[in-house]
Amino acid sequence: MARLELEPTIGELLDRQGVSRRSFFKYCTAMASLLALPPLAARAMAEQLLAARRPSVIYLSFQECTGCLESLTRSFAPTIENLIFNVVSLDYDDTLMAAAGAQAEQAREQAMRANYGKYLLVVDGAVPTGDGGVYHCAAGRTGLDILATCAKGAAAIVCVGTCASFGGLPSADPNPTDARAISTLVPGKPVVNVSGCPPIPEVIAGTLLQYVTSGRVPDLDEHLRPTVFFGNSIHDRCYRRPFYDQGKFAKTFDDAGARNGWCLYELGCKGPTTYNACATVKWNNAVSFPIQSGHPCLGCAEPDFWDHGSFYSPIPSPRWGKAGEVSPAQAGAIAAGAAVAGAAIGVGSVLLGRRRIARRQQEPKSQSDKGNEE
Ligand code: FSX
Repeated sequence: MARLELEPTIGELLDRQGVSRRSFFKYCTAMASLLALPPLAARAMAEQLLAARRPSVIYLSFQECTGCLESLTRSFAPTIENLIFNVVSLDYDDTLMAAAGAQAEQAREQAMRANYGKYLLVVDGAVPTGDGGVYHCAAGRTGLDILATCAKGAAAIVCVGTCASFGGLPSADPNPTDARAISTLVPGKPVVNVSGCPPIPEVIAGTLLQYVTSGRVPDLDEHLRPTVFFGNSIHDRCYRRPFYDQGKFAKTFDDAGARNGWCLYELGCKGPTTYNACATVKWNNAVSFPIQSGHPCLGCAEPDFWDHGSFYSPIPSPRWGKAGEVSPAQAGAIAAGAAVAGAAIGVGSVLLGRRRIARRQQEPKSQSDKGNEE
């Protein structure tokens, strides 16, 4: 009999552990909020989770720095313990599991056999394909071979980190090992990319939770990332955005602009072209994120971010046209024009990106928008 039929439901597991329904509903409310679901969805999520059985998870690591797993183990909601013991059955992870060597490999093979076609494959790191894949070997096999074997029976693959999602650091120019993204090596398999170097722990955990709750791959963007977490740019949600709109920029890390908390665009911030939840979910239990700490966004959730020139050079102007946004120079001119003439400059007509429109429906108006109405 397959393991899934023997596995208790998540509700039964919680009962055995003495977890009260009340605290579980509280937990689901926090999760629904993280996933941007309406308040009533929390109860539906709780009921779905209680009736669900934990999916078997096989977690593989290839070329990476282990920052992604370090990140996941710092998830506050759900905590890693909650995720592993209550929501998924982590049957193989050579970094976290107690077993090692042949015993660990046997555990993986057994879990894959018992859950063939149903298990979730989670991967961090890029896979080197140069010279037959010899640059990553474990248990006498190449990473290429291990990935192919494990992907075959997986229901879906979740790539954790920019290395697994897009190649990341291992594939940075000149890419000596010919490292590749997982999605390019597993044709026909549903892939979800949770990018970031490392990804936000709550985003990793939230993506896994969403899969367990719904039993399907979530809505994805053009880079196969869950839109619930990657639907807005850092720039869209940045608390320094009003300074950008007014053309107020820090020019160095210790000038008056930096001290006043002005926009970091001219110090190389990649927020306008980076899609992730750093500005809303933040890090370390929502304490802060890089821009809040005074450092420009490096764009680590985007493909090829290592190869886009200096982290401290402003984004070249052509990108702004593509994003449907105004350049800082345009924003400055607009703000100056509004101040001098007090005229109804059509800032709104310039800022015509669809993301901007969505943001306007949700947020208080910026100062330049107010000026536009005067
Ligand atoms: Fe890459 Fe992750 Fe950056 Fe490191 O597993 S996304 S180098 S944080 O560890 O893969």
